[in-house]
Amino acid sequence: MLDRKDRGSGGNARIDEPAGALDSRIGWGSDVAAQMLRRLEIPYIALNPGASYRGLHDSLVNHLGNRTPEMLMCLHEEHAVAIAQGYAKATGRPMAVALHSNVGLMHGAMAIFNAWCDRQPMLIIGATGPVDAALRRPWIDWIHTAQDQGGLIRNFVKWDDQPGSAEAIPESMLRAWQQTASAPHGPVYVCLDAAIQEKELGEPVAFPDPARYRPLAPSRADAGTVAEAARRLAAAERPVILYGRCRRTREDWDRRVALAERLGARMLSDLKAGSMVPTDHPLHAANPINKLSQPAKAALRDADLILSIGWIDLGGVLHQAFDKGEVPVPVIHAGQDVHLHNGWGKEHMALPPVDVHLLGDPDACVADLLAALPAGTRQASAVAKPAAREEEQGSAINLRQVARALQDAAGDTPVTFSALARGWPVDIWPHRDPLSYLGKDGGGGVGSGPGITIGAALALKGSGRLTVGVLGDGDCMMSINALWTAGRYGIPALFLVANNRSYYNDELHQESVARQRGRNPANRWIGQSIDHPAPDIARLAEAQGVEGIGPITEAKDLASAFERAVACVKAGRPCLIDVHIDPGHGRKITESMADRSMAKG
Ligand SMILES: Cc1ncc(C[n+]2csc(CCOP(=O)(O)OP(=O)(O)O)c2C)c(N)n1
Ligand SMILES: [Mg+2]
Repeated sequence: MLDRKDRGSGGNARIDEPAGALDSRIGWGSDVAAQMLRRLEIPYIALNPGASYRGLHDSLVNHLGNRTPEMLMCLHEEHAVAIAQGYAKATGRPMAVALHSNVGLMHGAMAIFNAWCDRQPMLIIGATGPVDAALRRPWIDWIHTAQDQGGLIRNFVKWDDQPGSAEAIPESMLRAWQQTASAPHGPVYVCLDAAIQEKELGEPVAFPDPARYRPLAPSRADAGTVAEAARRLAAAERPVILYGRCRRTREDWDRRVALAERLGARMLSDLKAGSMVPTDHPLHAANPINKLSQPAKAALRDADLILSIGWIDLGGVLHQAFDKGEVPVPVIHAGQDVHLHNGWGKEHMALPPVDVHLLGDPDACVADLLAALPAGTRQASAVAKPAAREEEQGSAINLRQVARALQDAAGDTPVTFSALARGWPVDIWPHRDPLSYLGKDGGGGVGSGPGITIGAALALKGSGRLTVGVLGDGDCMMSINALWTAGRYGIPALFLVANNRSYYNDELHQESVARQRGRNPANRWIGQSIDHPAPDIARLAEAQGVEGIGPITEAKDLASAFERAVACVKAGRPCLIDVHIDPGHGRKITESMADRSMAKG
């Protein structure tokens, strides 16, 4: 019987402590895997249980005492992986995930794809029924054994393995660790045969010293190419820097800003990557983008040189900026993502024209360019920024009002956005430090927002920051039971649901298809609206031990609701606030346009 104790560990987080003395003897195959997790100092392992790794589960509890790593139980494998993704986004470090044989892996697959596209590290421990058929239990072990389980996800992990003995586990896990923790990052998968886990060890197993198998240092572009890039940059009069996926440390942040200032270069940021430079810096040319905006396009078309520092879709942004025509200026690209391109998926994006390729870690390239460029700061005029739009008044709620209410309630407390739903007003909430915003989910897999938010809040627990995930209602509802993990372990996250009662993104797609075909765009909501009933998301949160506020339907109620929400999270408890935002603004315009277009047709 487990004796549960609540212990404070940075806030109100709880860990489940096993009763009785631990068996510290390394006696079973799975103890070897558990030891490796400990020796690699992995703090957490998110999981949903399964008999294929009951051996490991026992080792984590009765051998290691549920410490380093500590279990975070999840109600769905997709959440376990998303939590690891959020943790990695916030810390740059991998945590572990355990997934039951094939079915658990299948459940986790979409989230692994997200983490892969987001280039985030994590060590996924999987399991299979006994590879040796003679050891399989009837039926269940047969349906839960696959010949090549790693094959399910091999196209979107960096490396995978299935060690064939307990003795082979340390090397397999060391290599997995080295692979995932070295840039360019990606998830790795080590599948443990149930029979090997459950076999009693004969001889003691040797454990190499992890210090001799450390992650690799960031790779650097060759000096000649750096010199060539620096020469071209120094000669450019109107360079623009596209800051994409980079490291989330203060030193790297400062160097990125210093590079732009040294060159007098305009900067652009990508919502997919999150906060990489201050978006209210005088040289920041436009609000962060997902698709190219007009101001960002104008900045690129005005440039006499374009420098990409790890931009995620360089080919795509250049296509948009130059209307698919030839790019008329030199392009320098710093990055090493090319090492992960495998052809199965197309997340390498369009092939960009690149005149100088700095093949190395983007931030290392920034440091090397700074060292190679002449000293002194080039003068450049500040970018003229349009005045922030006034909030629209009225009783129906829009996201600008929501952002203002959150700003008022948060006061001086720094906020980390783990997710930003469509339409969030970044102009009134600039990104000012590397943890301001952690970027998008990577693979566009809806349902990831709650788990990513929990992982980020877990990482930032006790840091004094407020972790806020601004989630679409569709995204939130798809993984609403991820919240249980936040409630269960006291992970202080604020889930802010921008609830438009719709898969609104796809409503817009239906509208555009209907328009293209001369059909009625006003029908776009059919098969898309999440209304009548609108799920009562705050009650769903409450049912899982998370404070639920809302639905908030009137602007006048925002201030008090956010005060309560922020106080709750500051006290170390998770909270969800469900705000019904106005989908009608777009709808009304569309309906009148629809009338016109139908009248025409
Ligand atoms: C797993 C998955 N299913 C479906 C989609 C297609 N899809 C993309 S955006 C979207 C709508 C998401 O709705 P919501 O989170 O409420 O955001 P909104 O568009 O309303 O702002 C859907 C269904 C997807 N990307 N991923
Ligand atoms: Mg929605």
